[in-house]
Amino acid sequence: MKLKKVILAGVLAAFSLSAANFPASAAIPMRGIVEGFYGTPWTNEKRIMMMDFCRRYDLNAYIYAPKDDPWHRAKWREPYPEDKKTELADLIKSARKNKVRFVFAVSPGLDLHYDGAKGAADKQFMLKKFAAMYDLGVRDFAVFFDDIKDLNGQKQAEFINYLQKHFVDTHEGVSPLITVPTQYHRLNMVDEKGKALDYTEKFAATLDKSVLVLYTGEKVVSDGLTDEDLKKAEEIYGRNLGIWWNYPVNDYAENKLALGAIYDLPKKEVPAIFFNPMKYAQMSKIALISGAKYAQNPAAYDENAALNAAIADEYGDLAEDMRIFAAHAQYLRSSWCYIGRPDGGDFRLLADEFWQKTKGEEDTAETWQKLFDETEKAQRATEKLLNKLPEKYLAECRPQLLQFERILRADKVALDLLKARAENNAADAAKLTKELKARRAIIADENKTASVSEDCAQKFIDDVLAYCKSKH
Ligand code: LOG
Repeated sequence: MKLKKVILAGVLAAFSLSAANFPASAAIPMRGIVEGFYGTPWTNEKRIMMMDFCRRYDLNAYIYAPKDDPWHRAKWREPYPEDKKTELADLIKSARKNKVRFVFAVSPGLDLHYDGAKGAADKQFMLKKFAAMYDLGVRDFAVFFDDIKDLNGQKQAEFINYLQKHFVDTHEGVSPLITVPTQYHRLNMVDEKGKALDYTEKFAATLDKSVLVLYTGEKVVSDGLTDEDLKKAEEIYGRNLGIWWNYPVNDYAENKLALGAIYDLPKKEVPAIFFNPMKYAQMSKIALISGAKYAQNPAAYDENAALNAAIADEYGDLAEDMRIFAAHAQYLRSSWCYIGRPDGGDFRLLADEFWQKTKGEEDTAETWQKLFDETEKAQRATEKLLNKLPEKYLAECRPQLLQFERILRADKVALDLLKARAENNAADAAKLTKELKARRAIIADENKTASVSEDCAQKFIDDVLAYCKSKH
């Protein structure tokens, strides 16, 4: 045994010497989940399940920051009631058992006072809040200032410095604080010339250098983050920044699931990364597994391999079916943001090919058949998922699967319509047009609850109707 160890150590030493010239493949030191979304927080049962998940995927930290937990934000001064405290105690124990750092966060910015008697009282409220969690075993703490009106960067930073000095430094084993500023994405930290705005300048200059600052990239929901852009933000802050990544969170578009992999994240060294999930814990796992793989070795991250591995791990025998469905449920959009790869997978490629050929007046029969087959394949996959997925998954994606089923059925009608027209069968074409329009209306209505593949499988319906109209 001993000899083996010596040999192994020798091999490792030789390897690390010879590997010295290769790019670093170190894992991001702090990597995990920030439960930081709006809307129904995870239940404690889900959180405990996610602690086990973190251990299995080598995610080593979890930030407790549910926006709609009143004691985290709106009523932050109030201590947790006994039942909630018991829940938190269970969760903290579970985190420790799974070797996950439990970071307790408070968001006091809605009504925090800095000065006078009220300011002094608020500092005491915060110290008490932290102390109660310290007693439950918490050793990592955070103060978040996102999504508030207050823009007093200096006072916010002084408040954090106070806690650093009067709590972190006075309590055994507590790590430096973590924070999120009010200007938490780079494009709103600077003016048009790239100069830091007053809030950011003062917050960054005042904040104790040991505090870890998280930010969300160029935007609130950023469609990727380059090393260069990260460096620009770090220059503003004069320190390395951690990342709060807003995917797969869907609190601004809860009717859509985010079942894609994360992509285009920095390759350079980052002190920390936290992924903000959906309120749907099970459905968040695909993106979170990909995030874990990224955090394990950013330079070597392979998005497609991560996506396939995540789906294979989570869905076993149903992986192929899930892969098809997930390909149509990755892209999130709202009036103010978008993120995720385009929906559609193979269907998208075939639909593009079909319209290309149509435009070029080429023969489309073969592509039509492929598209038909792909649609049927997706229908079979959807049916199988609806029948075979365990309820804990279906509880989070049934409406989307049912909507996908409706869309695919409509796509088949659309394909039949194209065929009837190609065969100059006016009577069938008229009947199918009517049917397709009726199906489209139902789908549009259902989108409010559950939306899938808006720009692909759904758009195909619109495209076919528009094409038929134009050729009338
Ligand atoms: C919130 C976050 C929310 C996310 C997506 C941060 C730092 N804060 O606009 O709680 O889940 O965006 O809607 C945010 O991202 N604010």
